[in-house]
Amino acid sequence: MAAAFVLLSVAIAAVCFLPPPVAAQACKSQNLGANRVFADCSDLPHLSASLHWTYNSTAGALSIAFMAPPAAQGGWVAWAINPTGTGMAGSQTLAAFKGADGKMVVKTYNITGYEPLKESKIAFDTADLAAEYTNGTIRLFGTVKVGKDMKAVNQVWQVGASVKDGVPVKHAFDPDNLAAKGTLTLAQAVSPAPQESGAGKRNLSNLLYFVMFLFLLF
Ligand SMILES: *[C@@H]1O[C@H](CO)[C@@H](O)[C@H](O)[C@H]1NC(C)=O
Ligand SMILES: *[C@@H]1O[C@H](CO)[C@@H](O)[C@H](O)[C@H]1NC(C)=O
Ligand SMILES: *[C@@H]1O[C@H](CO)[C@@H](O)[C@H](O)[C@H]1NC(C)=O
Ligand SMILES: CC(=O)N[C@H]1CO[C@H](CO)[C@@H](O)[C@@H]1O
Repeated sequence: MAAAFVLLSVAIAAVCFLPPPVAAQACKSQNLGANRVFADCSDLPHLSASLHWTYNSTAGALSIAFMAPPAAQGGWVAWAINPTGTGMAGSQTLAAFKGADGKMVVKTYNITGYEPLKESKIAFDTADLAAEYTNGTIRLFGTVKVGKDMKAVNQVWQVGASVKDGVPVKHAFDPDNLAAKGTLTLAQAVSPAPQESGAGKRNLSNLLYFVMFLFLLF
């Protein structure tokens, strides 16, 4: 009888101590249209940006949709891979903004420092570059040939308030702007969050304490 009760208690405790669900990513509800479906997405931690992506490791091609509101209407957004460092210097950049004719354009920049931007080739082949302006947000699409069997890339993103003579004008230097960089993990395209195992272990020890407590009780 007592054993049955203990078993029942353990079962209830096991349910109670299950790790909490990982917070839902807002990007999951961003619908980019039937032709724009990506394997994964992530809410980037700065500048209200998000990234949707599919990495084909055999082809070495990373297809992305980068979304962010520009710092002001008529501004720009940019997403980059930095193959040589973690910051802005060296970033192989895709930038999207409204061109002189009012249509959205995507331009590429090999950024070496803070000198005025000059459109240039970048270290990666690109394809299908396109951009849209919807509801205060710029969506930048493209495929970047990052190389086969990559595990991760350094990404950098940015937004600015204006474009002058077809060139994005320097962005603000607020903490949010300066922190807009990180690692994009490509290897684990399907998403169980790795930090869950730590939380799971802690919950397991909670569970063990609970079972010990029950044994003391009976
Ligand atoms: C990845 O790219 C290869 C080579 O281009 C292609 O044959 C394959 O179908 C692609 N895989 C997916 C899942 O699209
Ligand atoms: C980007 O600029 C750096 C520094 O000037 C140069 O070494 C590199 O070759 C450039 N990359 C491309 C793809 O042009
Ligand atoms: C437009 O933006 C607003 C505010 O961010 C949001 O609540 C709304 O869902 C968006 N509409 C569409 C069609 O994306
Ligand atoms: C029920 C319970 O104790 N859940 C905990 C599991 O572990 C995570 C991470 O330590 C806690 O946030 C939960 O409260």
